[in-house]
This record gives sequence, C-alpha cells and structure tokens, in this order.
Amino acid sequence: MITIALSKGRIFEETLPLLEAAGINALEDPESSRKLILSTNRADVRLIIVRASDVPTYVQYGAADLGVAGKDVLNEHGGTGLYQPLDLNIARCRMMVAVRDGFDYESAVRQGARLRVATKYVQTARAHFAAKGVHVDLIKLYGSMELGPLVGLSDAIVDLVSSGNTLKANHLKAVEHIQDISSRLVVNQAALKLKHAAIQPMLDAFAKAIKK
Ligand code: PRT
Ligand code: MG
Repeated sequence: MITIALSKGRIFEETLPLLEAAGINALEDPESSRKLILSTNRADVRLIIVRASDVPTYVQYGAADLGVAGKDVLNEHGGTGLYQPLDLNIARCRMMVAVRDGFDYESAVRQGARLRVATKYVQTARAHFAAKGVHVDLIKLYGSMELGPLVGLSDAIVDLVSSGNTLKANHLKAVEHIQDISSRLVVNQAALKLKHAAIQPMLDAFAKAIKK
C-alpha cells in the first residue's frame, strides 16, 4: 500500500492533475466527504487528508510514504527524514514582510529599532532578520497574522502573499520579499528504498506532468 498525505484546499486541488498523470484518481472529494482516508481507483494507493503543516510529520514517521507540502511548511519543519525530489510548482505564493500602510519600515530598520514581528513562520522570520542583522521580538501566531499590526500586537508580520488582496483589505503593505514559495513532493526515505518499484514510476509521472 502506498499512502499519500495531502491537505484540503489548494494543495489537494492542484495535486489532483499530477495524480491523474500517474494514473491515480481520488474516488471521493475531501471538501464534501468527512473521511480522512480516501480510496483511489488503485487498490494499492490511498490518500490521507491532514493539516498542511502536519504533512511533513506524517511522511517523516512513515505514516505516509509521500506527501505534498509548501516550502514554507518545510522550512519550519526542517525536513528531517524527508527526501524532496520534486518542486511541483503548485500553490505558488511569496513569503513577505508587511507593515501598516503608514509605518516607516526603512527608518525603523535603519535606526536599529527592535521590531516586533508576528508570524506563524518563526524559523523563516528568525533566519531572515538575523541575516539582515535586525533585532526582532518574534510573536508566534497560528493564523490571521494581518491583524497583528492593526491592533498593536506587532510592528510587522511575516506571511504568505499571493494576490495581495488580504494585505490591501487590511491597509498593510509588503516591504520585503523573503522567498518565492511553491509546494514540493516529499518522500519518506525508507519507503523510497523499500517500495521503490511502486514509488519510482509515480515520481517519474509527476516529474513529466509538472507545469513550468
Ligand atoms: O488553512 P490552515 O490553517 O489549515 O493551513 P494552511 O494555511 O497552512 O493551509 P492552506 O491549505 O491554506 O495552504 C497550504 C499551502 O498553500 C501553504 O503552506 C502555502 O505553501 C500555499 N499557499 C499559496 C498559501 C497561499 N498561496 C496563500 N495565499 N497559503 C496561504 N495563503 C494565505 C496567506 O497566509 C494570507 O493569509 O492567503 C492569504 C493571502 O492571500 P492573498 O491572495 O490575499 O494575497
Ligand atoms: Mg490557510
């Protein structure tokens, strides 16, 4: 049995065509089904539905053989025990620093002010500001980071931006680009050896189907 870990929403939707290219079709839709284990047209392949940030953990421990996870999530997880053979080029967005419209980020940084930064991406934020030599107090949040600067929780946020509409709607502006983000295929290293005959053809089919 090959188990593939996916999260609901954009990753599931954008992975479906890649699965199809490998001859794998989900028999249920996670948006309408409450099942967490979904069968496919192939008796030897199943999908499990987990939180986006839990995908690397399921694959690391071998509870799933394969998974699809954003680079943002992999940066936070660290990637231990994971083989990352393919950038699937899906769920693309940008990791950015953003502040309130009126906030003078440049001079705050120039004056060596200690910035308060709210984020779900603590490792990414720590590495980014350390590389710039900017002192920060990191405040860990689990979502809706955009609220932080509006209610005085923080000076800045580190968050993902795709259309920019969420920043605009909340009177925030992006002031720094940290990294381009897309989702990667992750593979359990032991499974790749033990189930090589089943997994390698899937990797080949995914690689061929990736849109540049
Ligand atoms: O939602 P949940 O808390 O369950 O988990 P999650 O947010 O980690 O999962 P999900 O499914 O929302 O995102 C899965 C992956 O999609 C992320 O790990 C990213 O790699 C990728 N991705 C691509 C995004 C976005 N685009 C994105 N725009 N993830 C989140 N966003 C959010 C962003 O955090 C911000 O709040 O969308 C908002 C901004 O969008 P715009 O279009 O208004 O700029
Ligand atoms: Mg989300």
